[in-house]
Parts: sequence; C-alpha cells; structure tokens
Amino acid sequence: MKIGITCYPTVGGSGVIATELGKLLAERGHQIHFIASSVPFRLNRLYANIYYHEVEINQYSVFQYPPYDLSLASKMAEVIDREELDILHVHYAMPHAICAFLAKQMCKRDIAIVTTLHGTDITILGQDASLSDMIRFGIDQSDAVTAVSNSLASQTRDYLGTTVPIETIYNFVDERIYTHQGNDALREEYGIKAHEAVVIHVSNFRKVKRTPDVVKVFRKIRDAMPAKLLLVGDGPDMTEVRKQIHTENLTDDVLLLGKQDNLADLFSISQLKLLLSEKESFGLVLLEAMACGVPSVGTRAGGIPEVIEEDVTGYLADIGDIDSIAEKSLSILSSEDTQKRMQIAAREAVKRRFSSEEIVSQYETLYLNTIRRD
Ligand code: GMT
Repeated sequence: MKIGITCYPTVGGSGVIATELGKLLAERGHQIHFIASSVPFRLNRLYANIYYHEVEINQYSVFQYPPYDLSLASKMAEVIDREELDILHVHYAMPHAICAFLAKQMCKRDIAIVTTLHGTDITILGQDASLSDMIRFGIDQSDAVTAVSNSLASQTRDYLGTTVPIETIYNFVDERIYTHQGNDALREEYGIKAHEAVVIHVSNFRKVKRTPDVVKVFRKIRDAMPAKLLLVGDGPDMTEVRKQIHTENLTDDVLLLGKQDNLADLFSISQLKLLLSEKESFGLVLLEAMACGVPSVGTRAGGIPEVIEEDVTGYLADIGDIDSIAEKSLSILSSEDTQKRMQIAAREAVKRRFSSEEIVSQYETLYLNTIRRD
C-alpha cells in the first residue's frame, strides 16, 4: 500500500508512534509518505521506501497567524494525487483529521482517511466548547478511527458524542531498541552507588503529569532507603519542580537529565518507573520501561490501568495519593523477589499484549478493510 502519515513531528508519544509505525510498515514493503512540518524526530536515518514531504508554512504579512492547517491540507491533497496514496493516516483529530477531510475534498483520488486519537485533543481540547464541534466533525468524517486505549475511546464517545465506531489499537515499542541493556558503567557515571535504588520519571512536565507528586513520593522513598531519582524531560512545571527539590533538600539525590534520546539506557539502570498523571490516554513511557524490564507505579487515570496490571507488572494508586504511591513503590524497591517477578512479567506483557508485530498487523488490517469498504 501507499500510505501517507501526518503527525506532530517534534514532540511526544503520538509522533513516536506515528513514526515507528511508518518505519515498521516500510519494513513490510509498504511505501510511506510522511507529510509534516519537519522531519519526524524518530526518522533518524534513511529508509529506501520512506519519503518526507515538508509542509511549508507561509509567513505572508497579510496573515496575522501563519495558516499551518491550510498549508497542510493543500500539501496532503498534492501528495495524495501525485504519489497515488491509498490511505492517509493522521495522528490527532485536531487539526489533522480536519485537514485530511479538506484534502479529501480537494484531491482527485478516492483516498481513505484513518484518524488515530492520542488524548489531548479529546481530554483537553474536546472539553472546549469553541472546538468540540470541529473535533467531532473531524472524527465523524474519517473513514476509520482508532484510539490508543479503551478509556480514550469511551471518553471520546462520552465527551463528544461521536457516532463512528472507534477501534482500540494500543501503543507499541520497537522491542529491538527497548530492551534491557545491562549498563553498570552508566550508573557509575551518574555517581549512583551500588546499594542505591533508582526511580525514573519521564515526561514533558506539563500540569497533567503531576511531576510535583513524583518528587513528593520520592521524598518518602529516600527517607526509607538510599535512592536516586532520574527526572527525564523538560516543560512548564520544571521551575516548580526545581524549587521543590531544593526546599525538600533532595538536590544530591535527584538527577535532572533534561530531554534524552536513549531512554532504553536510562530504563536499564532503573528499578521503578513512576507515572502519576491526572490524565493519560495510554502512557507510552510505561511500555518503554516495561520492555526494558522495569516495574511501574501509576495512577488510575485514563488508560494507565490498561497498561499496568495490578500486582503483576506494577501497582496502581489514586491520583495524588502520595502515601499509597510511596508505600507501593517501597514494596517493589525493598523486595528483590517482587522486583524479579515484575521485571519478568513486564517484559512478558510487552510480548503478550503490546507486541509491535501484532499491533502493526492490526493497523495493516484496518487499512485494508477501510480501502475495501471505500
Ligand atoms: O503525554 C503527552 O503529553 C504527549 C502526548 C502526545 O501528544 O504525544 O501523548 C499522548 O499520546 C501518547 C501516544 O499515544 C500516549 O501514550 C500518551 O498517554 C498521551 N498523553 C496524554 O494523554 C496526556
């Protein structure tokens, strides 16, 4: 098949999923055309059957705001016709599904539009009355719609009243990259002592991630045992988190690593992953940690309970329940048996429930069924 893919190329799990999907589909012989405003950051080498079409955003002085959406729709229509695409798979309803709808009206081919919902456009934008009708329209006009968790699929129906069927297709990781690396030298480089437990949190430090809770929980862990916290990523809450680390007297035990690419190396030196968000449609970072054999403690928010299996691959707790999260974290960190059991279960769950082979096949089947239906 000839498949167009549009995503936000620079940040976040949605761009990662879109790009990894494109790469794995290309490995299966499909021709992939990324249509985006810059090269997706995970497209870090050349692939013979992957093409990139840049959306040029015009800066004419007549525009108060550069019209990204219109430029994208126009580029989509051009690429659909010129490259004879069969499918256009857009990640995020807002604005990508709407741009795809417009492109479909403009182009000369009968293109099938597949929209994947990743979260923020439903759980945050979908609640904004000035945008919700537009988002619902984009979803309902798609030929097929997927969501990354059952929770997100039902939230979409509840918040927006969409009428199209929404199929859940879970996130996945490339297991060749996300695997336990066994890198003790890295622990030493970071000055982590052999007897110290390592807790990791990776996010974009937006409010929804509740990163101050991560520091509060770590304070309780560190009071109970020698431990280090790796904070990976950057974002709006970082200033508050830095202050908190200082006032909690944790500066020697929290490593602020900023944005990092080689997460598998960092997960491989960690014993516990914390994801304490108040909204989270899936939590791709949990899966990345699990594939490297790291148990997690996460909140009962959105799709997190579909990823963490209670007392199997980690534990769940209520949003903001610092005492319970700390207690559950310590029960993992203080027992080698629990750690071993959960490490094995985490890797096994990735193979059993989130295998890239299986999930890429689900998308492939969806594309074929959508083309046939069209
Ligand atoms: O987590 C973020 O804030 C980034 C966001 C994105 O747009 O990439 O992630 C969303 O999509 C990921 C891939 O499907 C999911 O794993 C994340 O859970 C989801 N984030 C939220 O729902 C907050």
